[in-house]
Amino acid sequence: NIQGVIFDLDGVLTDTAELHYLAWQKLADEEGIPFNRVANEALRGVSRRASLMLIIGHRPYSEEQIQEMMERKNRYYVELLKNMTSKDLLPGAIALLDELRQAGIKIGIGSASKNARTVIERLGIADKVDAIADGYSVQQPKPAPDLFLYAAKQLGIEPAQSVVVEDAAAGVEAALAAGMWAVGIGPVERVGAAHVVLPSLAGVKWADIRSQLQK
Ligand code: G16
Ligand code: MG
Repeated sequence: NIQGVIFDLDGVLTDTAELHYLAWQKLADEEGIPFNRVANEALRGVSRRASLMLIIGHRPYSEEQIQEMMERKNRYYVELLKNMTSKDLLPGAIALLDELRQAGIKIGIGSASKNARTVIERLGIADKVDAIADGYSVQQPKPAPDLFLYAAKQLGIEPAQSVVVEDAAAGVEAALAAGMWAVGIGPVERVGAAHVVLPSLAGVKWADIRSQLQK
């Protein structure tokens, strides 16, 4: 029986993917590295370091330069977060969070981002979540199950009682590796490995998800 739902943040509750993209694009432009929106798709749900590695490819940067570029990108991103408000919640997100709360289902956030707490504050949903696992919580990034296992532990529930809602292939993989139920948000080509696939959270009712998972 399902006791809790763990939401990915970027791409599920809000579209920070666009802000991450703008910050990476600025950095890539400054470095003279070719980058665009299409290339950015591969960075969805991917950690900051792994994202930078995908952008720089085989270019010979030192560890010091890599650190500096990660910090620079983060400064651009944090600057963009200052304009974020509850208007940036994706359609259906608040309704589902409120419905889960009413139903007595625990709510967690499982985000790879070190800025997750800032984003949660800016979105105004801090009082709606029971636990946050973020980029500081565990060592191994998604697709390792660690982040979601950490979130479930914080919620005091077992993996088999947990549902993960994810927009990234690596996130769905992490949920399955954790032994949790997975709901994929987005195209089947990306999140088709999940138990249930939905185009977005718009109009989504908890009862629908639950019945689809139990069939
Ligand atoms: C998010 C984003 C990724 C980002 C990562 C790390 O993951 O989807 O694009 O690179 O967090 O973020 P930061 O640089 O802020 O630490 P998630 O798991 O919330 O989708
Ligand atoms: Mg995501």
